Amino acid sequence: MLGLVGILGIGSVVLGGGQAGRAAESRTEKPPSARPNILFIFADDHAWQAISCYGEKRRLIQTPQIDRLAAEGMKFTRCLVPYSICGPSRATVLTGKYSHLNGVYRNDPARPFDGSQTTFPKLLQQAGYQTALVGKWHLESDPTGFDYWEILPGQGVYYNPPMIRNGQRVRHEGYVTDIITDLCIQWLKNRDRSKPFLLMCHHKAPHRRWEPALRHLGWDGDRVYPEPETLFDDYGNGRGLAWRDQDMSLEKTFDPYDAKLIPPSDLNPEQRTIWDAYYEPRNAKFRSANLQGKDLVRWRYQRYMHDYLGCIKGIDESVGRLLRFLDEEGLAENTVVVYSSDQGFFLGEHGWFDKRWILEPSLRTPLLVRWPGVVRPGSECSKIVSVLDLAQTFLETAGVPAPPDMQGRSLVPLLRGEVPADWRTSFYYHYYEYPQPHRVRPHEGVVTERYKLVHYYKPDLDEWELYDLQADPEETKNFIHDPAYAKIVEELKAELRRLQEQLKVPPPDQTPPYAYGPVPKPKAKKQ
Ligand SMILES: [Ca+2]
Repeated sequence: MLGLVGILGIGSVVLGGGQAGRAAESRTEKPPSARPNILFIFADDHAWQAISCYGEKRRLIQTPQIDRLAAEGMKFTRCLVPYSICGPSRATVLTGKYSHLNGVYRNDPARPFDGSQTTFPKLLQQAGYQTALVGKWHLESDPTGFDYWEILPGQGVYYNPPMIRNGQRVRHEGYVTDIITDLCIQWLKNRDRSKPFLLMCHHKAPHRRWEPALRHLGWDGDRVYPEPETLFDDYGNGRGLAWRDQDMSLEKTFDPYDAKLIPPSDLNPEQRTIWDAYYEPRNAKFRSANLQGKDLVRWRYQRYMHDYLGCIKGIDESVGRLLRFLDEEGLAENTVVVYSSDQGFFLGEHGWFDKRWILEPSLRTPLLVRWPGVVRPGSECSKIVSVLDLAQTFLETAGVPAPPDMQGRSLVPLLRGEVPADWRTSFYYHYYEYPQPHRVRPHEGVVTERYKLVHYYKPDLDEWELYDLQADPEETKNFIHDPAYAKIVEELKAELRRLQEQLKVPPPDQTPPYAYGPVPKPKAKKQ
């Protein structure tokens, strides 16, 4: 069935325990503090397919600690990102604004985040919260709005990472996920107990090149993972140049470092021995097999899953340690815990790793929220929400008014089990970064619960695509020229224009040129 009904769809909030009325009861039983603590755990590139409570059909991994947040809180099943790469998504989380307003169009060291902007940590700090940020930042400028910050420079490294603590370089021995967790717990122990806190525990893992803790090498007992249906996608069915010309495939892009055929340089000799003991015998077997074609892609997919999911094991343990600490300190009841990621990730779908696309594996990101006394345990929300909404959500959680120019919407009503009648039924997406590093063409689009209309507009193509999640959940068909969808396309184009206007999106010819290509390197000075 097509038509506007299909566009609007019907998302829902399902309350755990089966009785909607009990949500109100639970609120009156335990009135939450007006100023609860906030623990915001944010992973980098954590695919929702790699969290067991999201139930992806491959059943890639069990994540009991992260799942605990779903069991004790709310699971959002359709949390979308406005732009699926690291820096821009993080700038959106901080400001509650799209890239064209917060200025971060790309992961670009030459154009750091303008830290003088209004962000939710600054507003919480001004309202009397004690604020801390530990781990991945990736916005190039020094963090602002934090009483304490300790960040990885740039992308950071997995083993023995250098960090920057309130402006001073420090070095740690060990595994990055463990170190970030240790620093968070240490800060919580030493915090000013007279104030509520905002603690942002922002992990580097499981970002490329997906290097697990040494204790997790071999964690899966050499399991053979189910392959995604689209591992050998031919990019047919009316799909265009953007699909065929990308550079993010297991076949063509996955390199010897990704494959762990070359070890990372930051291991110390003792760590290197453990690394080699796991990888070397397996690599020797791989080399002697001389795999080609599909067999080589299959081998790479298996290696990728071992490593990526091994990183998730470390994250799950980190979440477990943080939740245990809250329990032991008596903080659990008065702390809102949010788990999310800056975007999703391809785990072999369409033959790919990485992110960037408006497609489900990279557009969707995990979002779990535990808020005792407010969120009904085991509840689920399928409405379209976004990391764009987090700033306003955190502010309302703390009772702090949000600036009117933020572009998301507080999730607090949904968390209370109420769906506002005018909740969004469509969402605007815009990807800029091109051509490096993965040759994904700039595109913008509108997403509803069932459809996606996508426009690839730069630099060498002007192509539209329509996906129908109901008819084609794997997103392998372009319905744009199918007459049965003509009315839908017309409605979605109108909705795209409405969103562009509402969100104040400049037309492509008024978008700054640096939004796309790499910044030219300065010419070397003559000696
Ligand atoms: Ca990321």
